[in-house]
Amino acid sequence: MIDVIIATNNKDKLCEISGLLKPYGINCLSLGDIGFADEIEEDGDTFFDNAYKKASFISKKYNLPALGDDSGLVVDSLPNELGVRSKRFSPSAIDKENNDLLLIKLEHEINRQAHFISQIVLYFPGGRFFAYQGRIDGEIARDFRGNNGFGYDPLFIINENGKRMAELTRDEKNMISHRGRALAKLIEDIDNEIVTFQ
Ligand code: ITT
Repeated sequence: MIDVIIATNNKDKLCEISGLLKPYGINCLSLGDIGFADEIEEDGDTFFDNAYKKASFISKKYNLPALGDDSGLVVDSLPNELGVRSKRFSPSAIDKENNDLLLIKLEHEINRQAHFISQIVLYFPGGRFFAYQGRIDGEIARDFRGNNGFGYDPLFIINENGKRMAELTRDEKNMISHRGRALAKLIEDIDNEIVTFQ
């Protein structure tokens, strides 16, 4: 098994990522496993900037490959909100309050189109890195449904199957989600030996 640090404090993200990478011989270490307890400030303007910052900072500090995921919800009718700031949409940054605020802001809105983006950066000691992005399109519901997942999943209706993201099991979500799609591109590059761990 190859050790890769997953540079996230989000346990749900960590579970989704390690569930997909474990079958490919990658042992995902959490920040807790390596004793890192601080926050990495996310001050970038793009998903890439933040994912690169998380991955490169942790890789350089611990001299191991590190994977950063910066992700978020983009809502067409709220173009300057959410996105890279999805986590801190409401003042508390708690999932339930973020979702409640989104429902209030869209109360009288007809255009409810939205998509999730996941930007992955895998960074190696020495500076080699690989970047992948995944996306899933959908719309924002008017009520909550489903108990799985995290963040905005209970409000996100997937275009392809009409289900809420929070109604999917972790494996089902990984098959279709923005994060699953970004990681599928990484896995393809591992299979084709474009990404190597030597
Ligand atoms: P790390 O930075 O420590 O990885 P985080 O939760 O702060 O964890 P981000 O900065 O990437 O992660 O913010 C992502 C936010 O976007 C997340 O907290 C959710 O609010 C939302 N989000 C991202 N992916 C999601 C998903 O798969 N389902 C639901 N909401 C998601």
